[in-house]
Amino acid sequence: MAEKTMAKGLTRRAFLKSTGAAVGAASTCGMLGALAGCAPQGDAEKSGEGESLSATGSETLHFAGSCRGNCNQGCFLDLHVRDGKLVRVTNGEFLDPQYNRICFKGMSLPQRVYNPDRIKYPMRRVGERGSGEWERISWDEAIATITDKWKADIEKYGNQSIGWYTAAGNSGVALTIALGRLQGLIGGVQIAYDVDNEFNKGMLESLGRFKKVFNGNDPSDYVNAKTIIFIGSNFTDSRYQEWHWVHEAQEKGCKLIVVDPKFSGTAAKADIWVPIRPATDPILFMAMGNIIIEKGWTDEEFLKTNTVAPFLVKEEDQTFLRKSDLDATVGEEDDDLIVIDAATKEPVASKECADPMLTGTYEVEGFKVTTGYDLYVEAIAPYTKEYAAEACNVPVEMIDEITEVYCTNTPSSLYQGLGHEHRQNAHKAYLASNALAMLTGNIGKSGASAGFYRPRGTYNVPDILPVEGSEPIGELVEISSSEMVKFFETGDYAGEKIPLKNLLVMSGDWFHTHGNRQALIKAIDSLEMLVVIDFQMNDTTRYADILLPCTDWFEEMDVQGWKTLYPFLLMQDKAIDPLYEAKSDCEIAKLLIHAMGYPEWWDWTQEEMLEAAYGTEMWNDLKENKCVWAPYHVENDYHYIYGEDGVWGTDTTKLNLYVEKPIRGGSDAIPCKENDLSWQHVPGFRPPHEAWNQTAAGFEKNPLADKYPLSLMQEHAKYGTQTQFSHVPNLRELDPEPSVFISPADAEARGIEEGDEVRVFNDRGETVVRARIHNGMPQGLASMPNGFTADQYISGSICDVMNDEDSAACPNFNINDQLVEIEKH
Ligand SMILES: Nc1nc2c(c(=O)[nH]1)N[C@H]1C(S)=C(S)[C@@H](COP(=O)(O)OP(=O)(O)OC[C@H]3O[C@@H](n4cnc5c(=O)[nH]c(N)nc54)[C@H](O)[C@@H]3O)O[C@H]1N2
Ligand SMILES: Nc1nc2c(c(=O)[nH]1)N[C@H]1C(S)=C(S)[C@@H](COP(=O)(O)OP(=O)(O)OC[C@H]3O[C@@H](n4cnc5c(=O)[nH]c(N)nc54)[C@H](O)[C@@H]3O)O[C@H]1N2
Ligand SMILES: [Mo]
Repeated sequence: MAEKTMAKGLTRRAFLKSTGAAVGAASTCGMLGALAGCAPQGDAEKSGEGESLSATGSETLHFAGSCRGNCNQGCFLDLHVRDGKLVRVTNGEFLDPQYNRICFKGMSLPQRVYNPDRIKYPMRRVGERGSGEWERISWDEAIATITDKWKADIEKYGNQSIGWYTAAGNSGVALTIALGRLQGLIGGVQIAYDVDNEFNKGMLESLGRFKKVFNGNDPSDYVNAKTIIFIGSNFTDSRYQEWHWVHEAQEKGCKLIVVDPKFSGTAAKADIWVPIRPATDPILFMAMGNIIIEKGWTDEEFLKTNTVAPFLVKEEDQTFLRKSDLDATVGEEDDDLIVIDAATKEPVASKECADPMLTGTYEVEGFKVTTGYDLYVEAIAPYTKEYAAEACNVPVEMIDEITEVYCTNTPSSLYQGLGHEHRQNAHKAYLASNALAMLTGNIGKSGASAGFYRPRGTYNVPDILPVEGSEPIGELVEISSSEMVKFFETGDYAGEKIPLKNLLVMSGDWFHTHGNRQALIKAIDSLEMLVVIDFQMNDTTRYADILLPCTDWFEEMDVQGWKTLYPFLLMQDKAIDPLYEAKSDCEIAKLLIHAMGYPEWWDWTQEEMLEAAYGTEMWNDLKENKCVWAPYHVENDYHYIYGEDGVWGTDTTKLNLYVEKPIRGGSDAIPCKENDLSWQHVPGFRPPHEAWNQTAAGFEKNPLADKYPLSLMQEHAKYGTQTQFSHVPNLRELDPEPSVFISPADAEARGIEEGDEVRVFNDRGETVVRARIHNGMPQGLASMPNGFTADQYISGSICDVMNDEDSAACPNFNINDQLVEIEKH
């Protein structure tokens, strides 16, 4: 048998040699062994240290794998393959064993790979769109059908007749290369993936980041925290690979505070659960800021040296005063921020000032200026703890208590999830909470983090290599996903006519993420050809005109690129052959590119492409060792503690207590609804777009709440990652069907009992699911955990009632921002 490469970088021969003794020692008969004539198996195989023989005498081969769904964890996997079949998935061994983890989703991947419902062959729709009637076609026919139409449409309408949508189905690098090459050649229209952008906006504009690495400490640093506040995060369900560090911290006495309207799995582990009124988080954190200032818990030294607090903001345009404002001859290189020296009360360049003023309004050479600190203080002043108590429905004593614990039981960390994110205006919550870390210096130290514990973020996705001597067909433009219903009706986007006729969707369930699903289904009537590439059916594939089957993650080689929690690059071996007629995304892109008549745009194998992307040295290292320490490749990007050297990944290298240049979350190319940025420099509060069903904080409830009194959110399901594990049998045993969680009071008021079929509806549509009555749900809030596709609902889908209204400040799908009514079916 040919020598195969194993997980952990051993060749199969070396592997056998080094573990021969273990194999012998492990031949105790288990039940399976007895049936199979006592073949060696069991412990040795389980620990990954030995070989085992199947009933037929075949050996188990081990391959390196990485879990690449969008749960942001990216576990290293040990793939057990016997007779060419994936028989088992266990955790791989990281270079640093504290990161070794696997979850039930990873372990159940063989069931996903061998799911009989996989898309097996290229297929063409024969019935109505969405009717589920298909005919099998050959790859040749599929590629010719697509590219003949693309070519004709490009000829007739230009390259903007071709569009693309992709999301986060696979965080491997090959997919990025595949789509990158296609888009590099054809250009066309990119429908943006507008998800989690209120979060991105708030987090990045206040804390910044280095290159592509995010802005939290390494997750293993949780153990050093004495207090952790979880905000809008059901950590025990959405980040369970990291929970062991939190648990370890807790065993050492760390206090856990959980801010969540629902008594969640994470809240159940808390020392203090803060049952906040949904969407009012900014108010709570601004009130905490006021307490911190009043009690003198601020770390002034930290504010002066690590934040923009002492910088002077010009009244005329809300930007910082710089040397270049005062002297036009100062170039970019010599420019600096101006501060007021505390000793002389004179304006000086910040680099020349050991002790700047934190407060004050001044007149500097005709400019009226105020310190960033004062603008922050002024912004939060109205949000007293008494006001917050009423607005957030949290007792004053509790606000006092959590502020005291956060400030005095240090080092303290914030962990900020996305439960409070998915509503309009949510970026303000991140500005307000990050400010607490800046005020108290609980950031940039061991045990003190505020950013997102995804420090590896998007590093090392290779740039798309140019093609010498061949011009692309055209440019790529980006348009907002949430404008698509309107766009398909009018063909008009931001005042421009776009002749979009064709859309290719890969690695994204657009019809699931979009919201207002029935309107989208209707709107795409004007789309002439929808091509979807996936290995399984989802809400989007159902409406495809041409379906192309791609490989699941272990059927082709790849590198875990951008959604990993750990400071390593991971190799994905090709562990098994592609099933049925599946082809990898790269292979499909290559076929399309060649059929378009541009073979020079893809004359590599997938392996050559990955090697070119990473460079031969790194690629060889990856192929041999499978798990490679990232800093070796990404100089200066990796920080175990974000900002530990006092340098932060922002324009000014300081933390933004005041945001000089509010950014968009998502693509710059996409216009925001509201171009007035003046309200985005400091924390504040605006209620969400729709899900505001109580009068609070002086804001009248949304009148729509008279008709639809329940605010509906979607938690991220424990036994899934979006829809991509929706049809895995083991996981469905644990969580069989879509349901809606409601409070006992709301259930009683509607005569609903546990397990009843209920209709969840609003003006956009309706869905029928089973009711789950949950003591931990507050009155007025309902929750439908995400993770199921439409075929799994009794009828409809969450997406039929879901809001598709964009945010005001950034393009974003606000999946928790809707009102509904619920009644017995
Ligand atoms: N198992 C699993 N893990 C996942 C995913 C998955 O699908 N499944 N998806 C991944 C992705 S893409 C994401 S974005 C994350 C999301 O995961 P999380 O960041 O944990 O976010 P959610 O699950 O949406 O909601 C978390 C909590 O926020 C609470 N919440 C709702 N509204 C508010 C509010 O206004 N204020 C506060 N303070 N809390 C509120 C909810 O009650 C819920 O308990 O998980 C990632 N990890
Ligand atoms: N209704 C609703 N919608 C939501 C959310 C919600 O809670 N509710 N959550 C939102 C959030 S926070 C996020 S981050 C997004 C994520 O949105 P998506 O990225 O769209 O979600 P997934 O279901 O993870 O992946 C989409 C598809 O990618 C496919 N896929 C996986 N690997 C590959 C591959 O190698 N090649 C190809 N071609 N396809 C592959 C999967 O089979 C799956 O069908 O969802 C958003 N949408
Ligand atoms: Mo997400």
